[in-house]
Amino acid sequence: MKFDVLTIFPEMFSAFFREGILGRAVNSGIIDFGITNIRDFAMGKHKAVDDRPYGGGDGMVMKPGPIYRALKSVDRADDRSLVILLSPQGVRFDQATAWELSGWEQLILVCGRYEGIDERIRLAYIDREISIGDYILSGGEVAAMTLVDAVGRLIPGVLGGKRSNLEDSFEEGLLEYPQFTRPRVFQGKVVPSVLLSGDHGKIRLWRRRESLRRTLERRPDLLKKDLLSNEDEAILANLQGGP
Ligand code: 4GX
Repeated sequence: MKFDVLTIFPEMFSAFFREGILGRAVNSGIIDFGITNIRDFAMGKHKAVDDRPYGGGDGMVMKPGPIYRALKSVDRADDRSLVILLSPQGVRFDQATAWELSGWEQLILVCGRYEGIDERIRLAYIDREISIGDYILSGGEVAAMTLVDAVGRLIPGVLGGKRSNLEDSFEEGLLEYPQFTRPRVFQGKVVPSVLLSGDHGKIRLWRRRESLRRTLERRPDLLKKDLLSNEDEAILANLQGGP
């Protein structure tokens, strides 16, 4: 999988692609990336990438020319590559979208700044417009990083067998259970004794119950009945009946 990022702030991505599990995947060759500075494709003495909006109004709009030339400069894996614009007007990004995007050979991510990009670029060259959530960022860079992070960890080999992504209870539409590590007593608070019992059947059941409890309390919208086993239904009935 290759991620190509088009941005006027290329340095925001150097540490991002170097560190953590993504950095390891890049070093081992599972993931490749390219960073293209849109400003390198700007013209004139001032290398302007933005201009005033036709029709007036506040703010600036990214000029079409530099983005067009930056896109053209990217080496395309033709029919296996997708050009994505990050914007609040896009389709909301979620785990299902992350899985779908992980099947492409190359994702080309266009990071807008200011009030956005010229509509003619969006119409002619953008395959998908994606939003990471209902809030306003100051640019598409952090949104692109979020997408790369979520998609990158789904590429086979990136998690390095440490733990399969399918083990995440989020993949089943549930929130994760609480985690504890040493010491057993911290500021007078003890680790739930079941986790020290060595009884793996009881531990699995306790964790499942805590996942269901959290999901019910915090994200009842995630509780899609069809993904719940008979055991889950029983635990949920019990949770709703008592404490
Ligand atoms: N999820 N922003 C992009 C500028 C912009 C506007 C329109 C292209 C078209 C955001 C989000 C987000 C703020 C990034 C506006 N670029 N991106 N930027 N939420 O808020 O993705």
